Amino acid sequence: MGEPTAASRKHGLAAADYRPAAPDWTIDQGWDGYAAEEHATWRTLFERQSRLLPGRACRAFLSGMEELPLRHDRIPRFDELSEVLMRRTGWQVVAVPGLVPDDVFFAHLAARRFPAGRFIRRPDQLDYLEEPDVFHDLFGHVPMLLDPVMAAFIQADGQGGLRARELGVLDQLARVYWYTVEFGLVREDGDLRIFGAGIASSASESVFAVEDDSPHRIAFDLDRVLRTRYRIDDFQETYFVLDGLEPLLHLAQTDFGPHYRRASALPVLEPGELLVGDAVITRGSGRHHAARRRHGSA
Ligand code: HBI
Ligand code: FE
Repeated sequence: MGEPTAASRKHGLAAADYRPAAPDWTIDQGWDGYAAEEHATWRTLFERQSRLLPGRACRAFLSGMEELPLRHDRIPRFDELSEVLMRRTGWQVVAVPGLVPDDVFFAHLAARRFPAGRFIRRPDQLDYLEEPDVFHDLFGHVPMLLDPVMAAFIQADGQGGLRARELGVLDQLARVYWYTVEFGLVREDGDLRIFGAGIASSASESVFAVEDDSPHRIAFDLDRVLRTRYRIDDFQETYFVLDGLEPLLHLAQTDFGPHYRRASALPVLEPGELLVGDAVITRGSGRHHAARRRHGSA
């Protein structure tokens, strides 16, 4: 998933060739159209993450996994997942071709509809792909939609996204989404645990985010996050840590207006910067990204 405006603009332009008929960009999942090797890709990814996440993912994620009709060897049917989600938290999963324009994306979230890419990555993209595919969306995001706090937060984020777009501060709102829904960590019984989908759906980042000494880990602070750029092409340089998931409910009820104004008056921070006022949980060595810069691939 790219910088929101760049990615959605880029995909928006490219979308011309896959813009679906529906104005909300939804398409049929067309489950019968999946080929055997696409189900096999799902199985490889599902089995790998199922081994990695116990002890690394938060309780809400693991219990969400248990409660969803997810099979290890088949791409799930969206309507089966939606049935469980609707009963529990009023959410549903809708199929889209891939990244959709920001206004479409946030309008879906605001209506408790999670837009999930219908396509699955190719076998040679197992470890990373820029665009959210069905594994990232269903395995990474959907288990957390069964948690009432997260369900409320993501809907509020959708509403906030539409407002942020009007205010011209979508880049700031996107950072909150990115550092929570996509790459958030939570402290549970004193341990660091994953709740972000971008981490939970990635084998290498599931380990890096929780165990590696390279990234900074800082206590989540809204004003700090609104100013902090994020990486779209590599592991995050900094992870923000919530003290339990409850703070997301407070965030969902917070008027971001004054925070946008404060953040707009301050310089933007690079992903790996530390501020004197940061509540640093682990100060990272930055080794991973330094090595990438040396090899010129960052
Ligand atoms: N579209 N399908 C889809 N999935 C996303 O996660 C997504 C998107 N469009 C825009 C977008 N994300 C970003 O702008 C937000 O993450 C901020
Ligand atoms: Fe995502």
